[in-house]
Amino acid sequence: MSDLVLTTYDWVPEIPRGYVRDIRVRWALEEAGLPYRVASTPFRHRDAEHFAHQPFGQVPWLTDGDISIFESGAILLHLGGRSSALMPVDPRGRSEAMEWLFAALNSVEMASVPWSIFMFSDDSGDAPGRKRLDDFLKARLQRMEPVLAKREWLAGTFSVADILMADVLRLVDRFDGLAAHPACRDYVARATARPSFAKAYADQMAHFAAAD
Ligand SMILES: N[C@@H](CCC(=O)N[C@@H](CS)C(=O)NCC(=O)O)C(=O)O
Repeated sequence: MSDLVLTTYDWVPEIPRGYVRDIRVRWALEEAGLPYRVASTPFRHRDAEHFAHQPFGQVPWLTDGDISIFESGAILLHLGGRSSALMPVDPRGRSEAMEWLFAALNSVEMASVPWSIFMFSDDSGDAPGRKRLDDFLKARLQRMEPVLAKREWLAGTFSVADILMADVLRLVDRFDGLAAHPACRDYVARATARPSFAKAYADQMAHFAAAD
C-alpha cells in the first residue's frame, strides 16, 4: 500500500481555521483508518511546485504514491475507492453516495460559498446582490430539509457524501444560516459528533496554531 500524504497550508489567518478544506480529507482518512501524514505548503508564497499539484494555488491536495490529486471531492472519491467505510459497496449505495457528493459541491456549496463570502465580509443586509444570494441558498436548504429529516445519512450508511454535505452545511451554520432548517442543523450536529471529525478538527487547529 502506498503512502498517503495530505498537503495543506503551513499557516492561515484565524478566521478560516477549523474550516480549511483539508479537514474533509483528514476526516475521511480518520473514518477509514488509513495511515497518512500531513505536509505543509507556504500560504504566503505559492511556488511552481504548489501550482503543479493544485492549479489554482489552493489546498488541499493528496498524494497516493505517485498519484497527485486536487479538489476535495475528487480526493474523497479516490479514498472512497480504498475503503468501504467511506463508500457503500453495493451499486445502488455507490450511486447514491456519488450523486449526493456532487450535490453537496455543485448544488449546495455553489450557493453557500458566495453567501458566506458576504457573511465573512460583514456586508450590510441590503448590499447589492445579498438578497439574491440569500434566496439562492434558502432554495437549496428548503430542498435539503425534507431529505435530511427522513434519513440519518445520505446514502444509507455514512459515506464521503456526508463528509462533504456536512462540511458545506457546517459553514452555513457558523453564521446561523440553518436556524430555520432544523433537520439540516441536526444533521450537521450528528455528523460532527463523530470521533473522526473531532480528531480532524483538533488536528487542523493544532497544525495552524503550531505556525503562529
Ligand atoms: N474546490 C476546491 C476549493 C479549495 C479551496 O477553496 N481551498 C481554500 C482553503 S479552504 C484555499 O486554498 N484558499 C486560498 C485561495 O483560494 O487562495 C476544493 O474543494 O478542494
